[in-house]
This record gives sequence, structure tokens and C-alpha cells, in this order.
Amino acid sequence: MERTFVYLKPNTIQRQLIGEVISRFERKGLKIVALKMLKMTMEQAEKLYKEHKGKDFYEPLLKFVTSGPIVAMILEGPRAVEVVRHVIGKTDPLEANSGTIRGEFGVTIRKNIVHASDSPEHAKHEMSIFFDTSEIVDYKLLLEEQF
Ligand code: 3AN
Repeated sequence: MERTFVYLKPNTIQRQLIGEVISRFERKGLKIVALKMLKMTMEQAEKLYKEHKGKDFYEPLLKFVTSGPIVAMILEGPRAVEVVRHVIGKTDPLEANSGTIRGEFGVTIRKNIVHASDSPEHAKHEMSIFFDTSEIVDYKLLLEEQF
């Protein structure tokens, strides 16, 4: 079993797409093991996007992700990192397949609806920026074997 970090960006909350997006992950068979709404601090944003520091989109990106509430979660499932990246689609909504979350709901690359970790190592690090281990719930879904 693998865990990955996901958050719904401020425009997704403003567009009232929280349920719509989360239901995609549930329908896929992923298990939500942590979930909360929060306003990302500048410190959290800097940690999350440190590898983009210096790039032209870095400052506007930080401004955007700290501009309003986000919904952060940890999803669990077999190969969860790859499965979630597949479900959300490519970074640029224009390149994301139409059946993906970004392909269906996104227009611009900055406001691309959702973030998801790109490797198990990054997932661990990103989870630790937003969640205390006590906020992660260990439980079994009765239907787990169906996936
Ligand atoms: P992903 O979120 O698919 O892992 P990254 O890590 O390359 O993509 O980019 C992190 C975030 O930075 C993206 N979610 C997107 O919002 C923003 N971003 C990436 N490239 C650009 C760009 N060329 N212009 C504006 N924003 C960008």
C-alpha cells in the first residue's frame, strides 16, 4: 500500500468543485486517510515548491496557492502516487486528457485544480508539511479487496 499527498487549489474551492474532484478519487478506489480545509501559509508554500524557486512562475504560484482556502488530503491505495497522477492528468490542462480532472475542469497551468505528489519520497515530505501523524487515520474499507 502506498500513500500520496493531494490538495485542491484555491480556485477549486471558489468554483465549488470540492465534492466533484474528491468523488473522482473515491470512484477510482482510493481511500481517504486524512482530509482537512486550511489556508496554506507562505512557509508551507515555500517548502512545497522549493524546487521551483527562481523560476518565473514561482512568485505568482506562491501568491495564488496562499490566496484562499485549500483542501488537503492523503490518499492510500496500491501504487497511489502513479494512480493519482493518472487521474489528475498532465500539469498543463491543455495537454491533460479530457477524462482527467485537469483535462475536464482546468484551463490554465497555474490554476490547474489540484496538486499531487510525483514520487513516494516527495509524498512523504509533502504529507509532513501539512499533516501531523496523529491526523492520519488507519482503517479498512470493507470493499478494499474489490480494487
Ligand atoms: P505538477 O503539479 O504537475 O507536479 P510541477 O511540479 O511541474 O507540476 O509544477 C508545480 C506547479 O507549478 C503546477 N501545479 C502549476 O500550478 C505551476 N506551474 C508549473 N509550470 C508552470 C508554468 N509554466 N506557468 C505557470 N505555473 C506553472
